[in-house]
Amino acid sequence: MKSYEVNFDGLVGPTHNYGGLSYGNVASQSNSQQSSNPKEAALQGLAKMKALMDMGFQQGVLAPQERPDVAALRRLGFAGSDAQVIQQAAKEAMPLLVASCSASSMWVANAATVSPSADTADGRVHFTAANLNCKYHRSIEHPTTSRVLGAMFANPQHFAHHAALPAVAQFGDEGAANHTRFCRAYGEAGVEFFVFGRSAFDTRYPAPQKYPARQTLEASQAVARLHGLREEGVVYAQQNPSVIDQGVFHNDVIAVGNGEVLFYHEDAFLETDKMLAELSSKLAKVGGKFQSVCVPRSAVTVDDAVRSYLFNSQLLSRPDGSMLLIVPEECRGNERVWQYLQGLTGSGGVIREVKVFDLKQSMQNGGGPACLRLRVALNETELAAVNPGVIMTAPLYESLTQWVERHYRDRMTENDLADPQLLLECRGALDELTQILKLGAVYPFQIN
Ligand code: SUG
Repeated sequence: MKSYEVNFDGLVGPTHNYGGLSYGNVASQSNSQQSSNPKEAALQGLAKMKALMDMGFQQGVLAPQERPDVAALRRLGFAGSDAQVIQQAAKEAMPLLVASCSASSMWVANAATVSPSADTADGRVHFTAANLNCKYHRSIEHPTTSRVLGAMFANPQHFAHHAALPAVAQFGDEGAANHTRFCRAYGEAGVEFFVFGRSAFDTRYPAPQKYPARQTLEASQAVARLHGLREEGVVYAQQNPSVIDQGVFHNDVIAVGNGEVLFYHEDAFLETDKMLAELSSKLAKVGGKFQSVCVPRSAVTVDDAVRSYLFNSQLLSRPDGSMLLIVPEECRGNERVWQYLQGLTGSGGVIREVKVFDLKQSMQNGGGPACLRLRVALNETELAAVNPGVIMTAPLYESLTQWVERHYRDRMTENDLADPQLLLECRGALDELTQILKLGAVYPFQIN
């Protein structure tokens, strides 16, 4: 049976702004308080989805969330009508209003961890929504994420959904940003690679000194258990704590894998040789031949990687078996990175082509091409069971572009977030979106 990797991209929400909310994420910190352009952000994301679809890849779309999250503000003690809640928060606690307005759900690599049916005990595709509990503005995403994923992958015969892990730092889970799957073919059993930043219960593991390690070993292990993965099909590795302290807040900022290939920076992991050997032997047991492409620090420094987002790229398989790397424009702007990429594609190795995308609006908050997509490997039967409303087509691209043009502002500052009219605009837009994507009622304002 045919199988595919389907990339579901997060559609940027109408409140996209630079809130400076993510300590440890260099771009988010350094662009804090700049004015943003939500319309441009959404159109840049849609252009990437359209381009991948036009290249023949399977592409889907994941809806944004309701923001400002008035219910979250009410839980923090703000009261009255919705407009009063927003006005009171703007007056007394602007950072909380900003957090409740974040469009951070666009980075759907953090929405969930997904295990394809060929890897799981019950032969279904498993999803665990990420609790994202390291940052308040992200910790409020998972209930809606679960409803949206449930509406996209509704058939219980093929899809199993797990609620987010307990909402404490010991089970900090950032979803697919720290999870990679290696396989010979998408429909065959593979090896799932979980990368963690620290252990919550075992003091033998080192931890970063400056910035938080968002993913714990215990969270990754819990997800592997929930999904029914075999021990032989799982590898755990620890991120090098010193790269976290240099701004690598997720593993997908320093490594990316696809098929039988891992593309990574020399400094990305601890005990790299042991990890590579384990990946290689476990992949061999399911018939695959593991390959790694290491980028040496002498060619590209960790700082270059963090600034250019070289590794936050999408590594995609082409029909001839070679691979294509989708990178952000910032890679072309960094001389060492660009030179490295020229050498890589000209070397006769598996990565043959690089395509560049302008995703500046998202990049300024630390979100590159890979952050914006959730990968779901599906066989033909499973793909047919996905809600067809969320699969990208030329007409859907047209409707979504027009929807963005109709509803989005082209400038967003703190003053705009304090405007109660914004909430009404967003709800109107999202109500229409659920009809375009055929999702049914998924937002709090549609349910309560
Ligand atoms: O969680 N930025 C996101 C970026 C997530 C990137 N995802 C991956 N690497 N997979 C984060 O730090 C910034 C929001 C702000 O500052 O307004 C933010 O949430």
